Amino acid sequence: MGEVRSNGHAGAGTPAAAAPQALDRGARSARNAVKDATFLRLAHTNASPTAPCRTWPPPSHSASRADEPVTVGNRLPRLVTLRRAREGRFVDPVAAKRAVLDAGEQLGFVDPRVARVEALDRAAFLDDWLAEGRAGDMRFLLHHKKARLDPRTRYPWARSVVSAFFPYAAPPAPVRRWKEELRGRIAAYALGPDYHDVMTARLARWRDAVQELFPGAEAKGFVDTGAVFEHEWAARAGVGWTGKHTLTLSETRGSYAFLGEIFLEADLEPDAPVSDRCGTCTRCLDVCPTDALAPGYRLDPRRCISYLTIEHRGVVAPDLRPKIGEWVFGCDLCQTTCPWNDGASSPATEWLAPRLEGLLALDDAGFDRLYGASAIRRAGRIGLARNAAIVLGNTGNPDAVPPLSRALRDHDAPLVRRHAAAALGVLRGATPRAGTALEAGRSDPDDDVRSEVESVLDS
Ligand code: B12
Ligand code: SF4
Ligand code: SF4
Repeated sequence: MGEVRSNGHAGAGTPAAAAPQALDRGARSARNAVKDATFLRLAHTNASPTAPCRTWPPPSHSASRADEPVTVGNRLPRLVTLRRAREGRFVDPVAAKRAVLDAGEQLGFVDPRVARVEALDRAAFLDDWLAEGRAGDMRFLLHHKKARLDPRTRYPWARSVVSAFFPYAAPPAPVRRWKEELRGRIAAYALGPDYHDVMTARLARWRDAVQELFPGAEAKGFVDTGAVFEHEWAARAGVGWTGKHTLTLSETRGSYAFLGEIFLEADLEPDAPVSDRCGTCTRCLDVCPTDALAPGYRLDPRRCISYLTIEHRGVVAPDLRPKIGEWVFGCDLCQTTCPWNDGASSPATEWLAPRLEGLLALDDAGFDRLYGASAIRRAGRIGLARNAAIVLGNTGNPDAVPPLSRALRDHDAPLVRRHAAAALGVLRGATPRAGTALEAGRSDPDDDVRSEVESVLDS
């Protein structure tokens, strides 16, 4: 996430994501549909001047009189020009908007809706949020505040934003015997190819289709990584509402969906926001194992398992390690508990319940081979191995001792050796073998690892 780096949420597991040919066909038919729907040749012989309606192109684009937007009669007050008058091509703005939304839908976006681009009134919220240090290691959130609060500071041309969901499969039921089987758990959104790649390609096609509708208009697509408050635009457009877990959800889709949006230099009729349907429910706040959620749409990422396992690069605080449970990448708990997600779950996949020993032992080549095209690469090989060490400790299973001992002895990253030592410390109650394995760590070349080993052995 962020401007420069991808945020690592990812992996659209949509069927289409796995079928590039279908995607191309979809894009082609989207373009054709746009053409069909757009260039409606509307009679304008009875047109009489009206107050200026929303027009394309805007006056600044109108170099000559022939290029000026044509206004039309009262009987068709909402007509806008999409092509220059001399080309005689006009379109109903309702049809134009429908064509924009249809183009997105044909590319796999769902419930696309429109908001007007204007300044957001979240400056105080953001200032407090950042002042409290909630950004943690996500330094990209410290930058481009102005653009986040008003995209026109960076894209002065932006008039409308089309926001949409891009669904992914609901999480499978958790592996009940994860402790016995030494398995971790990966958040559902990370199934399949990285959603940034999938959605960026589709947003580009959608943008192209939109630009066919509005020739010469600026348009820019975003997913996740821009300085854009995606929830805010989705809520304004009525794609869904912001739940108490801070995610966007809707009555029909729940929240298992990414958000993507296209900012556009043309006025589309905005849609209305939908009402907040959280009511008195507090299930997401109650279920969160780390108390990362607080009333008032406040999430403290520094306590969120998603942040700790994906974005956080250093040592995970000892009090948070047991609360991470089986999660090695991301967390779905505040979504699985949500009544609007309707208890839906998809078939179990090995991918989302990997064996911890394998994660701990990955080398660079193995990591790239397995996760190079997945959102999981965001956590990095070392981050993932650190997470696996924590979860192995959380299993309380003596079978976790051999892989942890090997990691303490052989892993190239001190961070991982340190967490392996801490996990062996947890397992000391289950088997004395854990204590024996820890002894080897006393001669570790890294000061931090040695002091972790010593403090565990002395405790
Ligand atoms: C940074 C980030 C994270 C961080 C911090 C999350 C956070 N809530 O801030 C971490 C790593 C923890 C994270 C985790 C996850 N993330 Co994330 N994340 C982002 C990212 C890149 C930026 C969010 C951000 O700006 N945070 C900063 C704070 C200040 O903003 P905010 O929480 O959105 O706050 C807004 C509201 O609270 C609102 N607000 C303030 N007062 C009020 C009052 C009212 C009445 C209302 C309604 C709102 C409101 O104001 C703020 C600005 O709009 C977005 C993509 C993007 N560019 O928006 C994805 C994004 C939010 N993440 C996403 C996903 C999928 C996840 C996870 C589900 C992944 C997982 N399974 O592990 C978890 C869910 C955790 C959770 N409960 O939020 C999706 C969410 C899709 C959806 N349906 O909502 C996004 C939109 C990416 C995408 N393009 O799809 N994420
Ligand atoms: S993703 Fe997990 S840790 Fe983060 S807020 Fe939701 S339940 Fe809590
Ligand atoms: S669990 Fe309840 S409070 Fe949380 S987002 Fe869902 S409906 Fe809203």
